[in-house]
Amino acid sequence: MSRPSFCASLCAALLSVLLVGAGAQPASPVTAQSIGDSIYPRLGQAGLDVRHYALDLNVDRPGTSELSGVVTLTVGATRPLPLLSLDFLGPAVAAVTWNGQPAPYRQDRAAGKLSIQRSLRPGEQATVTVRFAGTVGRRPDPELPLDVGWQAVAADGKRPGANFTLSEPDGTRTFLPVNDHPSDPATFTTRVTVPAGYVAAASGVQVLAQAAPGGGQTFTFEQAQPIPTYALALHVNRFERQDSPAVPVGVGGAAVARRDYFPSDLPDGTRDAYTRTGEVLTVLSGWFGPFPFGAYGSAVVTPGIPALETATLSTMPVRASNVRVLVHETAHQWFGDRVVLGDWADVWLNEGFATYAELLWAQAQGEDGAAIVRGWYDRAGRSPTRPLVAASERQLFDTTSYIRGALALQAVRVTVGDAAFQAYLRGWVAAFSDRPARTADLLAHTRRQLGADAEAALRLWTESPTLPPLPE
Ligand code: LEU
Repeated sequence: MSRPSFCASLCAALLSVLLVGAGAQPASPVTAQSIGDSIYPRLGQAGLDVRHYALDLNVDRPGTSELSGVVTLTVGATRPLPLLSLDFLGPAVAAVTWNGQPAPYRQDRAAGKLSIQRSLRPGEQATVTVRFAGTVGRRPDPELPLDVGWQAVAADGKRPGANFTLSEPDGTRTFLPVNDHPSDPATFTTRVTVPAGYVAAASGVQVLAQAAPGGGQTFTFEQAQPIPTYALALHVNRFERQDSPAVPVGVGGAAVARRDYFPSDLPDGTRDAYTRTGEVLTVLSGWFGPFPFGAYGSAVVTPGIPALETATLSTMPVRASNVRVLVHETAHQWFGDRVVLGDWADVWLNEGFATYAELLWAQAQGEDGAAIVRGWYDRAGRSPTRPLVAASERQLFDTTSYIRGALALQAVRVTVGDAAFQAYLRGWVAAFSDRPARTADLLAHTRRQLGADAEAALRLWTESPTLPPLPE
């Protein structure tokens, strides 16, 4: 072999490794169709049904962006899939298997896709493993003061390094290969190995904590009910875990286990709100029906970021550690985590319901509900308004989604009265726990359960370009 041709083939080989990953093959001309979300048209694969994610992750250096592990996906299809296309901005992929055999793949970090050249037909199920290691990806959010996804909080003089997820709307793909759209919720088994002295916490019930080689520990969690990918909680910190008595508000009166995780050195009073979690669960389940998961609590984080309703374990910043925010995130366990969105444009179905829960809680504490509703109405009147279905990324978490969304529910309540309204909320959760919900579904549910007047009252709030009259 002459030098130039050796170099040429070596360079070509190196280039292909760089572009498509070791052991991978060049891109096939076959392409996947995305889910077609109206706000995020590139996310997800249409027809892909991920049923379960089994994660086996190593966080060797907490507080950094390094992550390695293996993700095992159990996948099905609702239409013939010519290849598997996962959302992934994360660390470099080292190997992929399909039903136990090495499979060709292509990792395109710029496009945020990991495609696996294997086909799947409706009725078939496959097990796919993805092994990866390196630095997590970045997903800057133009609307939030952070990059969504895997968070790294560097050690400082006072606190050790920590990591956690804050992934709404599409940050989970920064560290896991996922079908990153709420319309494809899945169950999770999460195993995380951390260094000595650290604690891992994740969505679901902790089933195991074992010593790991090298002095660390491996924690395992089972999330037995499907949740959207963005709602997966995962924390690594020098936490103190605080257990509290279980609350009998689960399905069929089942006990909901209670645990909260607190970093050391929190400002005085930070933990106070969390002593109310059992009461919050009791009041909200009175309106919404059984709590949908086997455990609930909060993990407190120190950066000044928004709170997030991560399933079974809300992610609560120190500065948002108050009962109002706790109520809001707890309500999302029903609305967002159990009743999932069919499209990001309908995010008011999450935020409007969770904001409404703040009123239900305040009234249960004897506060003046009418004054709260008037306060909302004044606030909505001072902000730009719009129909409830969002038309852009900028609108997702605006005053309309939260406040106008809550006022829309108040309009239904004043039309039908408290007893019918409670049955309606419970009926919505029961009917949409296993299929993604859209605004049109809520309008249809309203007509079915409460009649044409209630539907018309809601429709005015969902559709009018201006602010409808105060619902009293
Ligand atoms: N869903 C979050 C909330 O509870 C907001 C998100 C932007 C982090 O309001």
